[in-house]
Amino acid sequence: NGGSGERLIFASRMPAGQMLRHLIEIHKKRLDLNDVAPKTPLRNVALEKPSKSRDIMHFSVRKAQAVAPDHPGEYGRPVFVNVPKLNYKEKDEYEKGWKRYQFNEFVSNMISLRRPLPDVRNPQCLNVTYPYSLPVASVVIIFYNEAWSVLIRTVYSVLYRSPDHLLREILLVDDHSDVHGFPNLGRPLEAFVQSYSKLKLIRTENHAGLIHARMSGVKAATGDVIVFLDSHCEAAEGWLEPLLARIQDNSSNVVAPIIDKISDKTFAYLPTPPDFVGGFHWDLTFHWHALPTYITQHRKSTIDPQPSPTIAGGLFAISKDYFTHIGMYDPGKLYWGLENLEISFKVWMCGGSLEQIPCSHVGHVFRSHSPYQSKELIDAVRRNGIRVAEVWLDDFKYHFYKKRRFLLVDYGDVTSRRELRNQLNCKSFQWYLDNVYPELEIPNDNFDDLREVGQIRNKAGPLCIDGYGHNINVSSHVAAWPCHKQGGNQFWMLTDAGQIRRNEYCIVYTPDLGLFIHACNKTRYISSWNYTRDKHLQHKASRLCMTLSSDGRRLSMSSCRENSLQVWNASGPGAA
Ligand code: UD2
Ligand code: MN
Repeated sequence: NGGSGERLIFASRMPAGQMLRHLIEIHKKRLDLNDVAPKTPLRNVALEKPSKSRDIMHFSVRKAQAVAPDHPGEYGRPVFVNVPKLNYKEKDEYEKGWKRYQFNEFVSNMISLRRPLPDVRNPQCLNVTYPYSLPVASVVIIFYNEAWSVLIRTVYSVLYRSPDHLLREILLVDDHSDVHGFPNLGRPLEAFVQSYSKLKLIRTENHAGLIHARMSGVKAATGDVIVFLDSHCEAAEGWLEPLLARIQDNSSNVVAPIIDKISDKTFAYLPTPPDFVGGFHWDLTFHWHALPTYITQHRKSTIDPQPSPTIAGGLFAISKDYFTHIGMYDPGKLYWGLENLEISFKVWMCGGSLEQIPCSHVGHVFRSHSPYQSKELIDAVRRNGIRVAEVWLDDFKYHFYKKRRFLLVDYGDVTSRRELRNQLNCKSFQWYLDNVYPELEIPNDNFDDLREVGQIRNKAGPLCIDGYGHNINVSSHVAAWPCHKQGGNQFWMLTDAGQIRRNEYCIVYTPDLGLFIHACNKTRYISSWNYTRDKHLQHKASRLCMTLSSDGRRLSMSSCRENSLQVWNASGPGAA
């Protein structure tokens, strides 16, 4: 077995007694392993030959010997299924797999749960030696309705590719999976976990999302370092030591492996091109970007840690004490998303550093669609984004609001997170941009005079000012519609200069043409409004007030008076 061969090489650096225990452990594991067959036994599935040679990855197979080199997916080779040749039952399984998980579960079930992987590391990594004694890791793997073979392969990859003495435990955190729909995740998983002393299963009481699931894992962890992984990963040879060594150097180093791609279609293990690190766009989405030349030119070696402005979020290692010190994740976040940027900004701004470690590789199944899409999830991502913006972005938050053009008034209370930022004495977002991410382009917008951002809602009922279409000067293009909290046509910025604008367009009024939307720069005179203390929107030139018709949807202008039809609440994230 290739895996144990590798382990023996590592073991030769151990003291003798430990070596013996280590060997016994390996032997035990091998026996255990043979007992656990893939969920779907290998079938006589017609395997299609890959059509293009570039589909087959190049890899350097060095020491390991395959148990069954022709077995599907060995060494990270792609597995192709000839779907038309499947029988009815197989086809059904094939389609169900895709539908449930948004990856090819059928293919995963054909691949060994402990397949050998290609060694994609930079060859220089093989000359690096790490101290025997390093901080000990607790690996936290969170999951929700995950495919059995994919989950177990993740677990095995960690179990068999981590030096025994550096792995305290693997904490599997079940974010309240639906065990009726996914029965394997019930009893069978419990039995599986019981057969390995290093595995622990934690089940959350309700489905609160990945952010909370990770924190439950952290609370139960007893190691020095927490290593987070998604539940569809494969840790590659030598993945753990470089991460731990970097944290031993400095406990405020937060480190991520190079994340290789496991194809969602063929489960091929595909190395990522070197020298990409994490960035973000102003809509607060993550993206990869090439290491800037000021870093590549000045580094001593291509295998040096790479400072990274952000991390993808799912796969990283952090000292448990340091994670606790910086207040973990914002507990006001829901379900999924943006915790990666929170950690990224926080670590850099509060004195730590974020790095990618070129000699550590872990594969992750990237999929094109999320298997769990719902209205709650969309709302949660928005809410989480606003919370990050309100706590970390200072005035740069307006770039985010402008980009996203959405509004979700209820983003909860962020006071305690702002207090945390003060307590930790964190630097400004300007500092982060100047020092950590100078290559990020900052939109050429001036928000100095911004007063309110968001929806403008009438006091008399849940109707909001809604402007549809730009630059079309007919009054019907500004109306009142039920507030939908989605931003879009109901997203406005109210400036100190008195404009009600979205991008370059303003709400204007003339007695002849009524209310309409026009380019702001040509209409200063007719686009200036007073947002009065009693929340009237009074047009400066005509002295009239924006009024909702008593029958609903229409907007008109009439003389200002005390009437709830003229009272507008301009509020949302960004409001002081
Ligand atoms: C990326 C990250 C992921 C997370 C996410 C943003 C990588 C490679 N992946 O998206 O870790 O940071 O961005 O939040 O960096 N899960 C739950 N409960 C849920 C939903 C998901 O436990 O309600 C689990 C899921 O089983 C998986 C992990 O959380 O193990 C991440 O979810 P994902 O794989 O759908 O996210 P991904 O990789 O698209
Ligand atoms: Mn993932």
